[in-house]
Amino acid sequence: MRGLFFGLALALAGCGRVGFGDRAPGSDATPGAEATPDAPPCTVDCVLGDSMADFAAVQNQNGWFYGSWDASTDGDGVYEYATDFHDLSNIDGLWRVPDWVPDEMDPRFSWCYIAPWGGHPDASPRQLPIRRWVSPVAGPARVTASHAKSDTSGGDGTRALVMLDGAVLWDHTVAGDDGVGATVTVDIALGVGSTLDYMLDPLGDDGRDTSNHGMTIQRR
Ligand SMILES: [Ca+2]
Ligand SMILES: [Ca+2]
Repeated sequence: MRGLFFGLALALAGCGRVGFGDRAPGSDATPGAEATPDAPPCTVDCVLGDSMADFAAVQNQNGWFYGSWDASTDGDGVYEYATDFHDLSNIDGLWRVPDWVPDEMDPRFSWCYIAPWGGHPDASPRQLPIRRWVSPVAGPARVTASHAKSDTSGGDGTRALVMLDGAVLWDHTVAGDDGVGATVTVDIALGVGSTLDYMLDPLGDDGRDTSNHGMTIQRR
């Protein structure tokens, strides 16, 4: 994992897609803090991650991971990003629970999945899909996250939670018929290994919960 991670960082730096090496001398943004005043605004190669454009059938491509929080079996009922993220498996282009079978009557079936444009949570058992992006670089950045219903035919809505190293940046709920939803932009400071999680919660019921959700991460 660690070797793959640094391999990824080197590969990305090599293609010019990421890297803070062109920041002004003396800028020293600290992970978790805002940008220092002398950090120049980003003008080229600003996109670090894009959940839709980067969507892949393998884990850890461009820093993205696909997993879930199995809340029903979490002993303390609290999501801890370091230990409660469980990998999903890519099955026919969608990320699903590893033992998934396409039979709603089979106990291995789950509504939890991640697609390029969004996904769906499961309420019973509670399996909440998580898009994860792990930063290969340090510096000031900006995360833009969006959330809306794809299926606007009803239901009790869904909740989006965007977290940086477990700290909530955005907590947003949409109604079952809200196909517009919302987009938020939050300035952050990244360290190498900073972890952004975008989790989709079904609320009380998962009926008609298909939801658009995604995020981009840019240098600033
Ligand atoms: Ca826990
Ligand atoms: Ca729901």
